[in-house]
Amino acid sequence: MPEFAVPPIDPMSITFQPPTGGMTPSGPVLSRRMSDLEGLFADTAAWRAARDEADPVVYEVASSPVPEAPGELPQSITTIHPGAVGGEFHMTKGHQHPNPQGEIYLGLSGTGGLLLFDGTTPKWIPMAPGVIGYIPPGWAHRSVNTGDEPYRFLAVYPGDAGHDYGWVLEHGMGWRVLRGAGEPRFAPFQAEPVAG
Ligand code: S6P
Ligand code: ZN
Repeated sequence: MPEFAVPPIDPMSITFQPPTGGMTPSGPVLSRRMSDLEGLFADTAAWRAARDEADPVVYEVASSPVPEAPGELPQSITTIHPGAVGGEFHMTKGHQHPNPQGEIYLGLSGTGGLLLFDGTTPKWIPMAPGVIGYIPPGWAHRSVNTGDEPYRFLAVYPGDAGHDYGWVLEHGMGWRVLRGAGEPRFAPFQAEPVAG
């Protein structure tokens, strides 16, 4: 066994709970409500109305007990509930890994997409059960539910990647993902307000 600055955890198995998107054993679980997503949606009035009316949970993230420590590979399962704000689909906040490391997503249920942005070029990976979305180092990433059911995916990432949310608030994600006629429609990030 090599020497480690932080001793690794023991080998373990983790069971995915399909009905809830939970993990057993479980680490931290977080809920992001509409009120947590200020500044994300282009239509600020629609966002404020949704927040003030019911402040719904937009997405939940269940984590395994694997720690965010160098050398470890933590996992999380994100469930984004269906819906839109001013025509813009429900989405995660989005972040950049300040320590530029890659990440793997695996679609588990529902329909969505992975929006990637390197500061210049946006890319879109449609996600569905069984699809692996690969996030290379240096690409900010956001997930979007483009369907009528909860969209759920597994993420596996290096434990020392870190999460920078300010980068996305400052630079955007290149595109906004909007309800279209059948397929999602993409608008330049600057476009606001967005018509529903
Ligand atoms: C972590 C990974 C995911 C997201 C989760 C929520 O590196 O990319 O677990 O944290 O999908 O998204 P966000 O942008 O709110 O962290
Ligand atoms: Zn990430």
